[in-house]
Amino acid sequence: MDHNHLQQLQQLDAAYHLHPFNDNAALAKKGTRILTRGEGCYVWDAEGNKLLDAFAGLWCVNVGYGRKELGEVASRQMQQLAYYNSFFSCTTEPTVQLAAKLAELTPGDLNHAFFTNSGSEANDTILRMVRHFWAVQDQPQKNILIGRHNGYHGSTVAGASLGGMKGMHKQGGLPIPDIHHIDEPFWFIDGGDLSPEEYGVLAARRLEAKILELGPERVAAFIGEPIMGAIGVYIPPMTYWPEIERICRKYDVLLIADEVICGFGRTGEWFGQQYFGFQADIMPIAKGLSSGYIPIGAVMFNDRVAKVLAEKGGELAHGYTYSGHPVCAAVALENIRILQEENIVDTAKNVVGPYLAQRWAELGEHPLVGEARIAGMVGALELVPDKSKRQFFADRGSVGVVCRDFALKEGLILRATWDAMLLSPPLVMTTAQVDEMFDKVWTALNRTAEVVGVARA
Ligand code: PXG
Repeated sequence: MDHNHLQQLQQLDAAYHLHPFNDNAALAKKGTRILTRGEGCYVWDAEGNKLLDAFAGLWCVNVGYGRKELGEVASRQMQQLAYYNSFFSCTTEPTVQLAAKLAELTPGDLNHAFFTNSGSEANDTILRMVRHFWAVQDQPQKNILIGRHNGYHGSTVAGASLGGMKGMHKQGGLPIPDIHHIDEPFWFIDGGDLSPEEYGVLAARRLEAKILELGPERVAAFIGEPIMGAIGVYIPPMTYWPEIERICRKYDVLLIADEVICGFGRTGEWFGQQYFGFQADIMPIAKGLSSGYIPIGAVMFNDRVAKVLAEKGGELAHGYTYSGHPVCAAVALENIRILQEENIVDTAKNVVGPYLAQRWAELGEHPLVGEARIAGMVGALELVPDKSKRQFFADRGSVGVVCRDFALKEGLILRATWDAMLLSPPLVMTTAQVDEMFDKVWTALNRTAEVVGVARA
């Protein structure tokens, strides 16, 4: 793109566009990076830089960029029937086919889909669905949902309330009533002398303590991300989720696994529940459902919930104009076909994932890295001031951005959350691209180490 045109776009952006989760005044001074093209694991910006996108957009471009089939399917569906709703006893063929496909693909008896446009909307839907579920069974007081501090479940009112991000709660008077939070499982900082396995059970028992404190007759559901993404890829010990499941069953609390990031192959399994070995009653999905090519999300729920809603629920007073949009459904179906027919999830699990894990562990040797955590195709490097201690930098968050900017200079998009460098590449990343990523990260770590005065490797 020629320089004048780029500058003009940046000026228009500064004047007219409020970016999500951004310091917009600072951005206006710096000028927005404008992305123009994508192919496989790479994107290009308006200045012509080719960047290896180790973050798959925003945890979502699972099949990689530039898949023409997805555009073709959207175009065909738009020309045939661009829109029809699923209200008033109607629907469209791709919507039905997608619901059936998801029933087949998702774990256990999560056989029923309610469509949304995003993960946030799915969680708003869930809040109402769960409370309605108990209310129509004569338990309206069983209306409390428990989430986790630093969890992320989206940006809408219910999503941000269920999430445990303090900065989000500060804006807009959240959380809304009858939502509680327990501490998240993060062994690296919180585990003390316990083994990760011991700590996982202990962290899960915080849920039991909270249920007993509130009274099981008040607690409707527990929600958690199998792996906590936005806060910095916190991967719980393998003992955590089975214990959470046991507790939910014991007190008849619905278990909600927020699979918006983990779903559709991110961990090398189709869903995070399969990676950790547990079964949810309700599951929001989005992102990888369409590989980010078009906005679509869904709430998957099990036979028990479906039966109550069908037999006692009456009309569900809830829905979006674009619930089950035929173009989005057609694209999601095609995306799932690509994931399945090209064995993308299997390859991530059995070929690229193990290689990535090995190279990630090598990065973990760097003096700046306190922990290199990874599960399938999602991971983090926790940067620390002293490798021999499990501690954050005193000025938490100041170092991650330095490393991120050095990575960008190397042509690599890495996400920094606080001082954790996050990895969540397209699932189609090759082993050669893993090597390319490794070299760029290593260079960025060395440059960062120079700046912060930690010994260089
Ligand atoms: N649940 C989870 C687990 C998510 O990660 C949502 C719900 C909300 O989905 P939508 O489609 O409404 O955005 C998400 C989204 C970050 C970041 O900073 C993460 C997300 C979104 C934006 C930023 O890592 N995850």
